[in-house]
Amino acid sequence: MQLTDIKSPALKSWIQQWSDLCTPDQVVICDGSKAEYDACCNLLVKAGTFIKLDKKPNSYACRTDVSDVARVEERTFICSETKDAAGPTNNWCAPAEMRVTLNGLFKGCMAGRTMFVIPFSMGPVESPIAKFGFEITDSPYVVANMHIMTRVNDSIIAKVDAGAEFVKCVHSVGYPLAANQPDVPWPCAPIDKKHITHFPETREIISFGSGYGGNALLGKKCFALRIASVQARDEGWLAEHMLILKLTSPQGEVKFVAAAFPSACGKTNLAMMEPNLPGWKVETIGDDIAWMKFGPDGRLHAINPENGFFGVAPGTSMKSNPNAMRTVNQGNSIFSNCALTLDGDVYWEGMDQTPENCVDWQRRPWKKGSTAKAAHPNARFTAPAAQCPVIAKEWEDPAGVPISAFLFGGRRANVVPLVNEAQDWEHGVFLGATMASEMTAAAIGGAGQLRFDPFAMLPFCGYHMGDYFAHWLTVGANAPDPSKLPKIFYVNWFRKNEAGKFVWPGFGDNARVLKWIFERCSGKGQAVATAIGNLPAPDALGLADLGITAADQQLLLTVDKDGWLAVLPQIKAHLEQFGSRLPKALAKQLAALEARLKA
Ligand code: O2Y
Ligand code: MN
Repeated sequence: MQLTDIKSPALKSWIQQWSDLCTPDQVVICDGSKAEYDACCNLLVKAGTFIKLDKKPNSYACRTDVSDVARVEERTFICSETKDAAGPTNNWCAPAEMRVTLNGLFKGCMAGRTMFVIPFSMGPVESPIAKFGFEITDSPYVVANMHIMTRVNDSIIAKVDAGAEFVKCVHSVGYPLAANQPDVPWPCAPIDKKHITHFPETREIISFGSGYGGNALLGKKCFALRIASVQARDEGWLAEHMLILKLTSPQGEVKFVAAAFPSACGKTNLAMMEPNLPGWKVETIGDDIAWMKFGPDGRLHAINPENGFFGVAPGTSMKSNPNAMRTVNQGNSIFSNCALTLDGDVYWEGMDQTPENCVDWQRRPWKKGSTAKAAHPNARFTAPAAQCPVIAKEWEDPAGVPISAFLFGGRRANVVPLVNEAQDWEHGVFLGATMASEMTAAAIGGAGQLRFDPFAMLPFCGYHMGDYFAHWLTVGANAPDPSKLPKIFYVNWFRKNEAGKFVWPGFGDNARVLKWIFERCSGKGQAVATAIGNLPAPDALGLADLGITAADQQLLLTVDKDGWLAVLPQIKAHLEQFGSRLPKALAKQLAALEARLKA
């Protein structure tokens, strides 16, 4: 397809305007075909960016520049009309000012390169919950990854020609080539030139200078969370940083659960878990993002807007996540910043077998026992979701799946029990709003200080977090049938005892907690009402065979009132930063918690 074949004046003029500014050698409108994917990968092999793996079919290893290895939160901006609209937790810049900066950066930035235009859908194309986007990029690495992570399809152009709306995404690696200038394997711009910008009012994303992950694959964090959270607020739905899993009981009863945990807290592992409970089954709908709307049945229905996994490689093994290993072992995957074994496979720390020798992510020889990491800690695999052996049959259902429970959680060595059921929706929103993890001693602030990450959305909410809390409250208040709202739970897999040892085995045993949640959603499952919420009644989790001492069980299943009272000032300070935009209902929840703890 050519630019001249596009009928939508809005789409056509947008592409033309960026082509005029960026001055690429050519413009290619992508079609999403396998031939296009293969051509991009071949191009990247020729450029020295990709290495084809001998040991995995149709798969590639990719090493980035050492300076371009992760999302750059300090260079990420919400350019809403007012600073207040972005709130205290986002970097803000006035849109007019940012557009001047970006115009300067993008002028001629694609010289010597191809400008790709990627039509993509977040969610199954025909789903009423899905949304369309177009990403302009000068990176074939982005094109290949978008093929896996989103649904790239040129049929979207006809839908936009017919009037469908789309999110405008523009990306450049920020490394123009002069005539005869050789390219480098990983072109990118220096850190002070990197800009990951969002214009919520006009539904635009403009990203410059980084080729990596969340900075460049704009359908993911930028669109599906930052822009979609604003669309969701305006249109009355939810765009959340949540995995979605399907839980089936031994009796064949099914419930769907969505769970929010901060980045790198094991969401992919939980989404693909193998339960340590006979007869129970976990299957995957998604591992990172959920879009949810009320269905005609009055229940909240969720889709996974993504088409693949961009999972953290280090720590992924046959023990921690056998289904992720089986997914990538089928091939058709891209491995970014992993180490390369001498026989043409990838390696990362925590994998089941360590090779004697390999080439590390910075292309240096690496020996077993070396203190340096072979793979970058944020090394990633990009793999098609359809290849996951436990992908649920409903994962592409256009209607989404009805959610019975939300799980929130963080990493808490102290105070927070294993699982706690909210008293009601409003209390659940309070639990989400006060989600936190303890900082390590190395972090600024030090051990014992909490890092709050409300709803795991701190880096991903495209507007004022106080208004985001209000939106959650409104969704609950406007539910067509409040009795059908998902129940809300707070879980903590990371409690430690005085000896500093984890007291909960985690992994497949998390299914015991899921079972109790399942039972609570069926009106069964025994609980005791406490000052912080409903905890499992003694023996309700059936932990006898796990060999957890009585003292450690106490840590998991009872309320540490003194511990809670000691952290209340931090919770208060966290909520106070939202000032007058903090919903009154949450201030009331805090006061009620304090009163219950002191009673
Ligand atoms: O560092 C990046 O660019 C990737 S961040 C990421 C990727 C997949 C899923 N979640 C995340 C995250 O930061 O939450
Ligand atoms: Mn994530």
